[in-house]
Amino acid sequence: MKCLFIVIAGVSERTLIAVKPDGVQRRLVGQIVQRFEQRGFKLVGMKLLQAREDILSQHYHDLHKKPFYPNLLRYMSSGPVVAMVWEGHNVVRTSRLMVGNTNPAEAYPGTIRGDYSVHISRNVIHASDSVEGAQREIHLWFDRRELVDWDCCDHSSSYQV
Ligand code: IDP
Ligand code: MG
Repeated sequence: MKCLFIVIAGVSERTLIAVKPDGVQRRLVGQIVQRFEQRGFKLVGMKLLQAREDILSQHYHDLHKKPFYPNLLRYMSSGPVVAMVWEGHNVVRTSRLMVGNTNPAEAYPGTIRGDYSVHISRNVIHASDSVEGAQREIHLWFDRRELVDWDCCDHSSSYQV
């Protein structure tokens, strides 16, 4: 039964979601988790941590020449983050849509950034932007043993098996 679930194309796709320090300070973790649960995704990893600078610099290595990079690292290390791995069909693309535009001023209402933030410097949440990026980021933030393979009992309500 367990293997049957895995053969459905794309169902085991995973992404890294992180509630940033402003989201944790503002007690938004529960609401954000609820959105992913209610959408039908499966939580396979979750931890609260103070992000180390080496992780943040690898995570944001593409942006290291941007003028806002020093402030970005200060922001991301200003308090704890909640890092999560979510799994499900098309989860990378769908979670980017749920999160909304990088700049909250451009993010649609109904998206997480569009509902909970007003400025690009404090945009509440991170979501991986590609399947390859997600794999790299999950590997960066999580040890393999911290991820749990489990069967969701309502799986057949979300997917035709
Ligand atoms: P994303 O988080 O939507 O993928 P990226 O372009 O990858 O957006 O940027 C990573 C993060 O860097 C953003 O989420 C935001 O926290 C920060 N950032 C991006 N552009 C700016 C900017 O112009 N000013 C300040 N911070 C920025
Ligand atoms: Mg990005």
